[in-house]
Amino acid sequence: MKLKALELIVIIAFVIASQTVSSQPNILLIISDDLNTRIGPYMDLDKHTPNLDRLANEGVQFTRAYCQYPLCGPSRASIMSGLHTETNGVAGNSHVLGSFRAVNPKLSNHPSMAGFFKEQGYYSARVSKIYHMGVPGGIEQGAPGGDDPDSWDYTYNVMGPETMSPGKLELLSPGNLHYGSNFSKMIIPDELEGTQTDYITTSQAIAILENRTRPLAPNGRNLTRLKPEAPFFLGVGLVRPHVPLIAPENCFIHYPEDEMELPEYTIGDNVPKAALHNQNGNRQKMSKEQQKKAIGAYMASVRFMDQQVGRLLDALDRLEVRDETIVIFISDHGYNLGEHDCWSKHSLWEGVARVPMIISYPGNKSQHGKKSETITELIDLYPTLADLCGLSDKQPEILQGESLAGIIKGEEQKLQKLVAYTMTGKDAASIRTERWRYTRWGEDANGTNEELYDHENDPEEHSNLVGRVEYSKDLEELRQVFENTRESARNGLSQ
Ligand SMILES: [Ca+2]
Repeated sequence: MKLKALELIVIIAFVIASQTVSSQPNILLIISDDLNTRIGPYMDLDKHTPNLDRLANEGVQFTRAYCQYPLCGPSRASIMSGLHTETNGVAGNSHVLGSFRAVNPKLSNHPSMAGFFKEQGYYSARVSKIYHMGVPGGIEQGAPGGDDPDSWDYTYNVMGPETMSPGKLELLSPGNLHYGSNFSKMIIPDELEGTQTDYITTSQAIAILENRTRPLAPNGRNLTRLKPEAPFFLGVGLVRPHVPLIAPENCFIHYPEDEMELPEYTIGDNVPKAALHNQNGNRQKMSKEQQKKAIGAYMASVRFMDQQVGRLLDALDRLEVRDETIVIFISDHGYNLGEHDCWSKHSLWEGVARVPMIISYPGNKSQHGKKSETITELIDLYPTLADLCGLSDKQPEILQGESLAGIIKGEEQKLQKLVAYTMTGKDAASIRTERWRYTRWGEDANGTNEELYDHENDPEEHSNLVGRVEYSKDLEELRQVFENTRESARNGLSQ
């Protein structure tokens, strides 16, 4: 009799728990790799990314969102931990399984964003690159990279052909022969798009959506489904436009190389050398013609990636779960394509620190299509999603980001923070305020390792104002803001 009562309690608890969970939205997190903000919804030009434009019209687009570290591994560890790099400890492209939880013993029990939702009863799945994976090498091996297995109920590592794709790989950067960082392009026949990593990733993600959203059959057909009624947290990692720049012909035809324009730049004498380490002549050594080809191939890769976003959105519509699913689209960091004569990532320029971020929350249609210029960071995602799913009171206290749910719901919300913080290397970092970018290459300021840009008058960061008397008061203030921000980024575990 006692046993029966206990069973009843367990059953009631299970029913209550599953009702609570089932009232929570699904989460589809799409992370593109090395995508800057030259894309459709952010550019004056449109028609490059119709599917991202469509998503932007179904959500809120954050136009001043910044990464914590402009490199795949550290950025992704900060997104998933909800902690700054200096606090989570992943400052390189580590392939250590367990990510930040393995690297930093103090965080061994800190759930990742996906792990948190898993703990809260969600079914959590990853397809391809969410934590760090080497592109193209890790993808060619089908390896898990620096994944955190405890984040997920299910994982799928795509083995894609990448540099061995069916086409002719053209090296564009004679100064760099490393295929994870050089510029190379390949046009593949349209009918072979299904061979490509992002296509396979998307197909597998759609298969998971099919599996997780079909109603349970009364005859017990789906009894094999793990957490049968749970909402899902599905992370989908698209690897383009990370190099090598491979895309089908239908994507390339829009970008004839002779029509590509190289950005104009001026570089002042007072720009620290460290800021310019990615200048073309230092590494890639591309001719102007090769640079134009690289931009065209990058855009073609963006277009191919965008097509995959469209397939995911179509699947949500077809399965009639779009209104129950939060869709987030981000990139792990930005990218230079010739601005400041610099190429690729690993810098602290605006174009490298800034990322696209679209959050489509089905409960706020009145806000759909709106843009927010609030300064935000990728570490804000974790508390934002916890908040949107009614789980704020359960999230770890140490999270360093701030919920953006109020903005997404159209409430009057001013964030407490006014600054985005991005670091790179051992001790270089940059802050972005509403008006300024202040960057320091080293621990202490010495006037020669600093940059100050006024985004109100110089959005392309052409003129470093450090040393100009009329800005000395602003510089002093920003130095102080920088030091306070860095202190708090570094000491996330000691508060
Ligand atoms: Ca990346």
